[in-house]
Amino acid sequence: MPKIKAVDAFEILDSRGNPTLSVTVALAGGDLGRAQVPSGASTGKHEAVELRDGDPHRYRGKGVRKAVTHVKQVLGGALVGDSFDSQADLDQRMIELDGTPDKSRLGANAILGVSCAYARAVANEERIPLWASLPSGAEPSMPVPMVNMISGGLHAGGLIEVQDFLAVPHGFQTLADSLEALVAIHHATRNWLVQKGYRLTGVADEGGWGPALESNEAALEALTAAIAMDGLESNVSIAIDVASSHFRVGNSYRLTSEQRTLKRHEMIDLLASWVDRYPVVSIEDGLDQDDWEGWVALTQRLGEKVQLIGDDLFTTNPKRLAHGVELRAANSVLVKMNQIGTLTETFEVLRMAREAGYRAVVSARSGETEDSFLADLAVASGAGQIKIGSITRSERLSKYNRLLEIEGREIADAT
Ligand code: 2PG
Ligand code: MG
Repeated sequence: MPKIKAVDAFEILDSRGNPTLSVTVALAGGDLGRAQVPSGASTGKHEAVELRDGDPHRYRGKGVRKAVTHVKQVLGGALVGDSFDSQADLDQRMIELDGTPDKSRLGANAILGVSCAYARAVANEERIPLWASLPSGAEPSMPVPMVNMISGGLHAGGLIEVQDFLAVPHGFQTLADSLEALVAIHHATRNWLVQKGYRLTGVADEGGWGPALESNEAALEALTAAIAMDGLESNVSIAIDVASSHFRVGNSYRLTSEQRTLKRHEMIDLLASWVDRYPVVSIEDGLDQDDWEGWVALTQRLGEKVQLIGDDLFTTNPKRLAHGVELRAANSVLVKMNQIGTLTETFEVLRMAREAGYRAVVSARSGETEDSFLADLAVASGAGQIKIGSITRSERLSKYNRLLEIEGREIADAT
């Protein structure tokens, strides 16, 4: 039973230059684990609370000194000297210490930092890789990456509304082979855009291109063309994250870039027409986070053909996923640890998805750190899919490179 000797935290910066936490847990046996906490931009309304200081004189209110103090004093004060039977035991204790349904007292960022740092300390104590140590209750496997190529919405200045256009590889033997193809598509996408006269000045929050396209569909056209330029039509399809809650106005969806507003049924028609005309195999957050009725209709219409992922809809929350499964809303769940705030609840959502026949995509946030924990989580959980962003920017590459390390070295060693 690992015993906690010390808990520490300090403020660091994430990939957008916003403060976040780095947390260290030391075990009595001498091993340490460290974890850094990610942060979203297109956050769902039902996510656990990310505690920010709100002091306008520091980082525009985004400091996390309160959360740091909660880790050191409240969580540290209660946990140091105690031994835990399991990750679940520790996480349950923190949920009780917080005492709120949305972790708003101590902050989901504070709690998640301790949860992940502890898991890493335990893996270090066991002298096995993190993915092999995480108590996921599932068979580990290498995930297929869905990789961002073109960004819009809150990750790219809102030039178009749909947030992510991603490439999804299939039929490749290894992750290394898929990444090679995906990097080629990233370059082909730029070349196609430049040839068409779009100006590119750097990359968006998740490392993909963020051109000023004239419509959302133009991004589908660009990505379809880029895939064809590399002759990869039979090995690469398209996924989109519509993130539609972020441009919903009243009961409609406002496509400002196209100067039109769609009712729910028109939005479903638009998504269906994209599935018919482009190689789209996966749609995330096609409708608003609280439109359960719409999600049921969307799932009836497209659920047999494509993966329909609930991100803001489910917010990695077991209760919301249970409700969705009961209604048969969506057929997949996006899994982001900081939406719920502990590893144990994250595994619970993954287990529920498996049992309900829903697929799961383990996902990074748009604000990330160089921590590669997510890669080990995706392998450990056997989720099958991972979404990290694009193949540029080191906060993304730390995860891809960790997957390559696991695939190239650790899985071979373990078998
Ligand atoms: C999403 C994520 C990652 P954010 O919507 O799926 O792409 O974005 O972290 O901003 O919520
Ligand atoms: Mg999303």
